Amino acid sequence: MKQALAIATLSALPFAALAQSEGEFTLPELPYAADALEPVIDAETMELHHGRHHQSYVDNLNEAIGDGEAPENLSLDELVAAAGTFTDKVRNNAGGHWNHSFFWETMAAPDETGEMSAELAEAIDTVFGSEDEFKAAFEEAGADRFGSGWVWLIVNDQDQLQITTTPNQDNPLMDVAETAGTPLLGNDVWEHAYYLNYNNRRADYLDAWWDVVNWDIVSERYAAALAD
Ligand code: MN3
Repeated sequence: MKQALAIATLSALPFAALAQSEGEFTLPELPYAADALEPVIDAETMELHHGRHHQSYVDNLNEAIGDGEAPENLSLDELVAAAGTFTDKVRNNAGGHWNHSFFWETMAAPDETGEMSAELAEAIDTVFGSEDEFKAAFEEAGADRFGSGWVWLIVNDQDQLQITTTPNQDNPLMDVAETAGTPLLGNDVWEHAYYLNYNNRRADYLDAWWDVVNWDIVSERYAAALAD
């Protein structure tokens, strides 16, 4: 039941159509030029992160499915929702493919980030006190995630906003997630996401990242999550 619910929730997301085509998952194109997020994220980091790291999740997922580690007919959403029932290779690479696809869509050039909807702004004020307090709590959670992983703003099963983190390439839609929910935004705190610009200064990266968060998309996701 929980699994079916997670699949239904995710299907509202814009890239839910990222199913296998001709039996293979493929790397989605970036929704902007590689240098569009400068100076927050430099072009070289974007090219490595998308063209090498994300590509390797796609390739390894295809390889694992080819080796019979998961059924060939499942969508990415379905693989993620049932991640705990598959091998670690499927879990990590399906998660990596889902998370990075979501991550690219979560960002926009600094002058094209739009605005938070009134509904989302009000919910953030209610839960966190203010937008600034929300951002500080999100940055703290991201800084506290030991090693590699992701920090998320989700709508939980009470329809409430909540900040959560996941290790490695897990996400809140997985059956193995400690805190389940529908992601509205997520930031990648793996060093490969920021090391060229920020070295080991993850806190500086988390602080700068707000300049490229696409609030139009995040607000659309919030409305869709509440409508489910
Ligand atoms: Mn990454």
